[in-house]
Amino acid sequence: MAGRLDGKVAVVTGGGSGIGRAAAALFAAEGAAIAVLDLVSDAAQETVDLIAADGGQALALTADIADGDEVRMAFDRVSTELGPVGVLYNNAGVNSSGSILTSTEEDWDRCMAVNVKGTYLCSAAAARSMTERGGGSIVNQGSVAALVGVANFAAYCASKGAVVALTRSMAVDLATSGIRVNVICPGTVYTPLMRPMLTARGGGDEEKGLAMTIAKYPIGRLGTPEDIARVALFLASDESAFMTGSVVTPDGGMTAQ
Ligand code: 1HS
Repeated sequence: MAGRLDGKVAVVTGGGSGIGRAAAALFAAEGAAIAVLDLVSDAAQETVDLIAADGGQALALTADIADGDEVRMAFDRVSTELGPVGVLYNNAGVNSSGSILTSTEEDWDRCMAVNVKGTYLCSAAAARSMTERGGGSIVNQGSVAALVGVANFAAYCASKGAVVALTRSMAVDLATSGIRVNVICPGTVYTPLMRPMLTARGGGDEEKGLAMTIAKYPIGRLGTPEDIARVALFLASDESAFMTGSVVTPDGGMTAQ
């Protein structure tokens, strides 16, 4: 059976865990060759091993997406070893903690560096590669935190708002190059990234923080990595051919209230 990403090269940042790992595995099952890019080399390699065990093709890459030289080197390797990029899922991101009154400058800088500059750097590298093959699809990771205020998440909210704005800017600039750019704004997904926030919300009790968070979701549960990976697959594939600059919200109804 034909896969929805047959013959395409897909880069998944933050592909070593959580949503990124689920997306890398799903994209590979749909026929793409995957570059799994992660800050943690062992995590990237584990995802590659999972894909290979299922008969897929994947390459592990280690890079800090906030570093322009590391990003350019990583994308050069993708082009050399797999071919021009057809899909980029800008999934990698970091959380922040604290309100405008309690957060730190360091927290702000790291959040902006990874979530905003990292998306910018990877998109620039991918867009150059995509023009070699006549187009592609960039899928950005926003958040419900770009759309509503989330308590004690100031830097993160600001960074994801910037990702939504950058998505629209890129969609306009790259449309005539055949490159579509969309952004997913997920509700909370239970991944390692989220556990410190849940623990803080519960006053040191992760279970309590989890229950408080689930109560914000009309559907009555948090998301799973697969919930978001399936949306990313749709946006990565030609099934969404008329969509660019769209903000897609798999959030269990959280922002519908
Ligand atoms: C981290 C992820 O992008 C979601 S932001 C937190 C939203 S909520 O679940 O606390 O309402």
